[in-house]
Amino acid sequence: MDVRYPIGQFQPASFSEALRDERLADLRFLPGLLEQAIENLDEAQLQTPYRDGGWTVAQVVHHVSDSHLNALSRLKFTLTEDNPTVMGYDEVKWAETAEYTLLPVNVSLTMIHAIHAKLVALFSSLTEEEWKRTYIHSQSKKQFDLWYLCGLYAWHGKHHVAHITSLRERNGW
Ligand code: NI
Repeated sequence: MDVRYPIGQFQPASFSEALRDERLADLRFLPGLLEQAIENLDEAQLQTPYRDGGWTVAQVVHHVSDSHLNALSRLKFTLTEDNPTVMGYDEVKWAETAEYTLLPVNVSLTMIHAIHAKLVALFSSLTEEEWKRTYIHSQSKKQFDLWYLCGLYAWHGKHHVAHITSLRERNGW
C-alpha cells in the first residue's frame, strides 16, 4: 500500500442519485470521523508525521480545514458566477503558516464542522442543472463541474482521515 494514498486516488465517476447520496453522506460524516481519528492523541502524537517526511497529524487536520474552506468558496463562486476561475493555492506553504503551530487542532475541527454543514446544505440543494455548473482552476486551467467538486472533496476528507487512522494502526495507538 502507498502510505500517501491509503484509500487510493480520487476516481471521477458519472452522476447518479445513489452516488450523490453516498458522497453527501461522506461529507456529512467527515467532521465526526476526523474527530474520532484524533481522539485521545496526546501532543507528541499530534506532532508525529503520518509518514516519513509527511505532514504531522496536526498539520493534516489544519490542512483539511484550509482545503475545504477553499472548496466551499469554489462552490459559492461557481453557483453565483458564470464559469469563474477559482484560485489554486500552495498547500505546502499554507501548511507552514503560523497558525498551524499557534492554534490547537480543535479550532480547525470546529471550522470543519461548520464548513461541512454548509457544504452538505448547499450540495443537497443543487438541481440537476446546477450540478453541471463549471469553474476553471487557476493552476491547471482545466474546467470542472460541481459534481466533480463534490466527489473530490468527499474523497479528500476520507483520504486524510485514513492517513491518521493508518498511522495509529501502524503504531498501535
Ligand atoms: Ni489534501
